[in-house]
This record gives sequence, structure tokens and C-alpha cells, in this order.
Amino acid sequence: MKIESIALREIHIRLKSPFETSFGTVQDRRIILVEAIADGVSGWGEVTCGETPAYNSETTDTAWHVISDFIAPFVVGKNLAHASEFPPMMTHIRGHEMAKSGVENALWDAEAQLNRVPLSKLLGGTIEEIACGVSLGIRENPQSLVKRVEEELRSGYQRIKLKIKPGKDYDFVAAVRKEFPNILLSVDANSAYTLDDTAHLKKLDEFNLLMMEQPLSWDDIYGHSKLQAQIQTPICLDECIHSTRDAVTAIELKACRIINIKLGRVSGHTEARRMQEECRKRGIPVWCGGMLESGVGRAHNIAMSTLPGFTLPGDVSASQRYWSEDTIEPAVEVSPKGTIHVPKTSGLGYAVRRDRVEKLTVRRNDWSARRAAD
Ligand code: OSB
Ligand code: MG
Repeated sequence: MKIESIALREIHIRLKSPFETSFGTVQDRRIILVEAIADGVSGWGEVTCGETPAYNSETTDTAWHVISDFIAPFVVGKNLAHASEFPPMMTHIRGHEMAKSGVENALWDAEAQLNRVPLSKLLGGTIEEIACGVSLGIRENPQSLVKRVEEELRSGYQRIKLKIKPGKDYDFVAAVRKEFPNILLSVDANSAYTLDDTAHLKKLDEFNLLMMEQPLSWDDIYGHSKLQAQIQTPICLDECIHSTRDAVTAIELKACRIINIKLGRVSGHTEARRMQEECRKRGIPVWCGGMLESGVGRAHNIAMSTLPGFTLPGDVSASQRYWSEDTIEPAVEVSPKGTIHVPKTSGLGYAVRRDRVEKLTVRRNDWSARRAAD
């Protein structure tokens, strides 16, 4: 497929309610959408970075810069047999996984449409109904958190993840566990603790958690191996894992027993697919993480979640939990048993709402093969 043009759009879109993690609160999202036209079809991707460099080092503005100045001008006009040929073309750009992922995933959508198959099938997905969990932001007090959990369980979600930070951890988890003794429950610290907190984190062992996600520094695999040796709760790594090599390092060091795969963090579908396969071979369950995506990113997450290594419920939940009007249609819906039915139509299986996207767009940049050849 020949990459004829790339359009970048930054959209501003407000979450229905603010989302608080250990590193901050967000409500107004600045999301970059990538539209790649290849052999006449439009493929879409979403850059999943945050607005600030608090989760990882990328931001909306760094991704805009890297795609505009290095990725788009380099790939427009190129001919690829498969989207999986994109990552080897990017080895001269260090890091910036989320920027790369937005472009690569748009090419995967285009390739699936050109082949007239659902993206999930092009990736090799086998699961037809994916299991959904929710990630709940930090709340004012344990009672209001318990109320939220109850609502999500009533909607059918199969696993509840609570965001925690020092001072807002033990009591909150205790309250939820007391009310719901048997649910699949996990916590996510987003790097808010250090090894000095080991004794404190060990106290969470009593709650029979499915996992504790990324308690220590965003770049400290070795530290997690020391912590995992001292607590029973399985550690799940998120921020630390950017590549299959990182995943294998973490597994071999016994730094985690579960891995959260986020398409943006691992630079796109090609690497995500490789990672879940290597984890599967080693008996390490993986699940699909979320980055408060709009529909485009959510649709890519659904396709990825159909791969056989994704054996735990992910953080992919219904559009209506986040947005009053999503960027795709139909909106992503979750069944009463907490599943999403994987679309069977070609490409992403959801249509991009161009009218809404145009309305939300605050800046745009375009590259076309002709311009690149000038
Ligand atoms: O660590 O999984 C995380 C949101 C933003 C940044 C990091 C994380 C999250 C979430 C939300 O947990 C997941 C979602 O609902 O999209
Ligand atoms: Mg996380």
C-alpha cells in the first residue's frame, strides 16, 4: 500500500467527569488523531499520550512535534506491503512510542480495510467477545468509592481497578473489599511508592487482590523484582514496559507476574502482538490497559484484546463512561455480562464521526505524497 497522505488533527474533548490518579487530575483532553490515506482508503489512529509528561515522558505537544517533523514527512510517499513494516522504518527515532503508535495503527486500519477484514482478524485475533473491567479514579473518601464500585458492578463490569496513592490506599481498598468480598479487585499506584513503603504495601496482601499495578518508579524494573519477592500480591507492570525486550527482562527478573499492554506505550500493534505472544509462551497473563482514549483509540484496543494472550479483563470500557459524544459510531457498548462484542466489519469496525471530529479540531497539519516529492 502506498501512503498517499497523512493528516494530523488535535481535538479538544472533555471527559464527563475528572479522573484522578497519583500523578494528577485530568478532565480536558487534548488528543491527536492520525488519518493516513493509503491506496485510497482512510485509516485512523489515536496518539494516547497525556497532556503533561506525568505518566510517561510524552505529551500532546511532543507527539505533535515528532510526528510533524520526523515521522509524517519520512513515511508519506512510501510503499509498504504491510503495516508491520512500519516499525523497522522508525529505528532512527528513539523513544516516542506513543507518537509512532498513532501512525502505525492508522496504517493497520488502512491495511485491514484494503483486505476487507476486521482489524482483529488481520492481527490474528481469536477472541470474539472481550472481557471488560473499569479503572476508577481516586475519590474523596472510601464511602463514595464504594458507591462507584457498586454502580460499575451493576453495569456488569468483571473487574474493578482502584487508583491508589499514599494516604488514599489501605482504607479505600479495605472498604471496597469488605462490601464486595468476592469480586476481581486490583489497584494501580502509577509509581507513587518506593521500596521504603514495602511493609505498607505488604498490608494490601490481606485483600486477595488480583494484582497491584506499577507501585514503584516508572523506570525501575529491578526495584519491582525486590518488591515482588516480599509481597504476595502479583505485581503487574505498566509504565516500565515499552518493548518485548522490557517484558522479557521483567519476567526473567521476576519483577512482575502480569503485564498490562498499552498500544501507545509499546509503540503500536506490531510490538503489542509480539509482546503478548512472548508473555503467553512464558505463562504470563496480559490485559489491555487504557489511556482515557476517544473512540478511535478504544476501537484499536478492542481489536488488540482479541489476541490469545489477553486472558484477563482489560481497562476497555463503554464510550458513555467517558464522553457525551464519542469520535466514532456506534459508541462502544458493554453487555450486561461485562463484555464487548468485537465488530465483524472491515477495519476498525466503527465509523469515524468526521463531523464531530471537525468540530472538535483545534489544529491540523497535512502531508501528501505530492508535497513530499516537491
Ligand atoms: O495507569 O492505567 C493507567 C489513565 C491515564 C493514565 C494511566 C492510566 C489510566 C487508567 C485509565 O487507568 C484507564 C482507562 O479507563 O482508559
Ligand atoms: Mg496503570
